[in-house]
Amino acid sequence: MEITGNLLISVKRDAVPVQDIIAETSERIRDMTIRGAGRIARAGADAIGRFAETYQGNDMEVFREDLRAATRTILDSRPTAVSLWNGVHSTIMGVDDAASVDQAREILMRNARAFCERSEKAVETIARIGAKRIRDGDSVMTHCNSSAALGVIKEAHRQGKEFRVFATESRPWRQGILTVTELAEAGVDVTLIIDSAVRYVMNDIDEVFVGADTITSHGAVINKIGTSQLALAAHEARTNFFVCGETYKFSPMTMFGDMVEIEERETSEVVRPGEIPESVKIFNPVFDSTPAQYIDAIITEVGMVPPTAVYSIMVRQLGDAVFYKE
Ligand code: RUB
Repeated sequence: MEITGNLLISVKRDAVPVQDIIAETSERIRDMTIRGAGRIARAGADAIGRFAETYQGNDMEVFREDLRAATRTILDSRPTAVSLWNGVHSTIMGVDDAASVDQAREILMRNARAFCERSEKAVETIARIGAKRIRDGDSVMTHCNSSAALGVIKEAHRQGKEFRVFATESRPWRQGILTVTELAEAGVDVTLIIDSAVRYVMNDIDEVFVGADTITSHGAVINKIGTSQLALAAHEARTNFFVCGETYKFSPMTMFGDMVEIEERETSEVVRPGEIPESVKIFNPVFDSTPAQYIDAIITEVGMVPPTAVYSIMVRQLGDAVFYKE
């Protein structure tokens, strides 16, 4: 088995459907058909589960090698969201102890299902906790398209609260279009604004709710580019700034000094061909980091916590795995 670019290619035997599952999921994450940190985590876990389910062959050594390659391909699809890493790693947990391919298959399928269920439940819990912070008459702002943040907003609406939402366009991919469509379809009073209108509108905003791709051990939040600008504007306007993030968005690697890689995407997402002189360079980072001091609380499935609590929650969740290994 070898990985060529993005595709998993079998060099040992005839093509089997497992490669299609992995290559297809990886491509759908890469081209943003599947996007949002929670969804890509579930897609990654599910792909590994389906890989195991459809795997043909009984040689444990070959299976381990194929699983390693599959895991690598999925993890390489998008670099920033640690949720993908956590989803895949909680799926492969315990598989090293399996004595046979059948046993490994069972572990992987069970873990994948458990992760997806845990993830969906976490988003629902966050919605219920966060909705308590929205009051009648409030104006709320959100950025990009976060299922955790929109869960909060839709839950508050479901509870009969009357409030309005301002959603940013979120250039260059314009995920704000997805957000306003989803909220309008749910019956929420929603207004689309361009990204540069954030500070202008902020004075009228009571709460900001955004999602997270990765949360570091010191409580910084990595989310869609522009999130830190919302946080700064909210801070200046004394507006509450809430991050909605499941605990599988916490990055264990950051406890040991690793930096979060910020994805840079194609320049063609920013301008059309021929629109600007060729000599102009384009820089297209798609996430940024919001320091803990600009975040009022992180709403997780284990409660609403200050960013400074992230480290201790990580230690509790990781248990013995917390000891540093090279
Ligand atoms: C999406 C984005 C979202 C987080 C959280 O970026 O930044 O706010 O991923 O999403 P992209 P969720 O569109 O580039 O994936 O709450 O759905 O996990």
